[in-house]
Parts: sequence; structure tokens; C-alpha cells
Amino acid sequence: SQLKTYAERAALHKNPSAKRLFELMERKQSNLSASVDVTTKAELLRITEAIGPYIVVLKTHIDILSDFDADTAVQLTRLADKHDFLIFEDRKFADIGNTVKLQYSSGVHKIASWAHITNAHIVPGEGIVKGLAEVGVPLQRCLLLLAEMSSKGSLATGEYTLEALRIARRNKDFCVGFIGQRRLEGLIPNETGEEEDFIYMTPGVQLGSKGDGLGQQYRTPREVVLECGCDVIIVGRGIYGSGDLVENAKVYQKAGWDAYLERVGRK
Ligand code: UP6
Repeated sequence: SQLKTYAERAALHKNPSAKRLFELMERKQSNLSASVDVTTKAELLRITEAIGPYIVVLKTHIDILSDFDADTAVQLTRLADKHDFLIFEDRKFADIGNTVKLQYSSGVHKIASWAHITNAHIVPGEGIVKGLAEVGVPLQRCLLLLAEMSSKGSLATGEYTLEALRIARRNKDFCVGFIGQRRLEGLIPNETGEEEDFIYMTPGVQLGSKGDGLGQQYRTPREVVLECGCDVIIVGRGIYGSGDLVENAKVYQKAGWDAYLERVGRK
């Protein structure tokens, strides 16, 4: 599926959330997700308003806001509608099914009520997906599993990574893909016998930097999309870290899209 266009994948996909994302990518000619890791509501909304036209997914860490309130979610939703993007709360759930159900639906943040996409570690086993699905499926939300991480010394490798693929294959109604560094489905045979087309979203992307001194490791959009077959590039400090926000967003949108066009042979 990495050689198919996003439009072709949208047409074939059975999961409505995945279909919607592929259609959105084609419509906006973008495979860029911005990770806006700032600590105030005003900053988050200001940056999102500025870069909204260039992204397909806004990735949030809602728990780093010092002044989160219910209106924050209302405003994010308004911006998502205005600029046509999806919201991905990078919550990285990691507890037993019953606990993550509560963390996802309740608390101050009520993540499931506004985030189209969230993600989970598979450390606890498949119950985490079952628990999140009980909340997310009725709301037409979707989930990404952390199959690999971008950081140095990550323990999500080898058999662990393959297990993420196996769990995703068994939960395709809710789990539409992965946070990872490369496509995985070729690594082990698909014993479900069903068609599959997982979305790969990849953090650890920046032009002109190799890392951040705290273990983060960066690759370029070209390496990630063209060489490793990933679908969505996730860029944080490369966009809001320095320089002009809008110019940076345009640069990453173009770099990601060009790499995609080259991958599918349209360029
Ligand atoms: N993130 C990673 N690596 C992973 C998973 N998630 O960096 O394997 C997240 C971080 C951060 C963003 O939590 O929000 O992606 C990367 O930001 P950066 O581009 O500023 O490094």
C-alpha cells in the first residue's frame, strides 16, 4: 500500500476514520502533522490558527497546558473545522483496560470527547486496546499503537514491535495504524487473511538537526516518507522552535508531499 496514492487508499479503506484521513491528505495535499508542544492555551491556539491551513493533523499534549479549560477543546474543535484537520491527542496511554477507559473518557480533559485520534503503548497487552475501544468506537474515534519510538535507547524493538502489529491486526475496527519509524506489515505474514492498510505516523522529523540532547533523534521527511514508507510526518520544534511558523509549516508540508509524490511515482 505504500505505492498507492492516498486517494486510492481512501477509496479502498473499510475503516471510516482511516478513509477520512486519507481523503483529507489528498484534499489538502499535505501529510504534515504539527506537534504543538506549548504550555498555554493562548499559545496553542495562536500557533494552530497560523499553521492550520498546512496540516492534516494537529498533535496535542493537552496535559502540558497550565490553563486548560473546557473552552480549549471547544476552540481546538472550531479550528479543526475551520482549517480542515484532525486532532490527535498524543496521550500514550499505558495502563490496564479499565483504567485507560476512565482516563480517556473522564478527568479534566475528557480526551475522547474532542480528540479524533489518540495512541497507546502496548506494554499492558491487548486489554488496553479493548478498554479504549469501548469508549472510542461509539464516538467514531481511532487509535494508533506505539510500535517504535524515535528516541535513543527505545525498548520498543524486535518482538515488541511485531506484537504491536499483531494486536493492530486483531483490532482493525478501532486501531488504524502506528506511531513508528518504518512500515511493518511486511515483517510477518498476515494470518488474518483480511486486507489491511495501516497508517504510519512518524515523529522525530526535522530538517537541519540530528537530535536535541535529550535523546530525541531526527530524520528528514524524505528519509521517513520515501525510504521508510511512512505516511504522516510529525514535526514539533522544527515548526514552532525558531524562525517563522508559517514559513516552516510550508517547508515541511512541501518536503513531506514531495517525498510522497516521489514514492508513488507521480514525480
Ligand atoms: N514523540 C516523539 N517520538 C516518539 C513518539 N512521540 O518524539 O517516538 C512525540 C513527542 C513530541 C513530538 O512527545 O510531542 O513527538 C516530537 O517533537 P519534536 O519534533 O519537537 O522533537
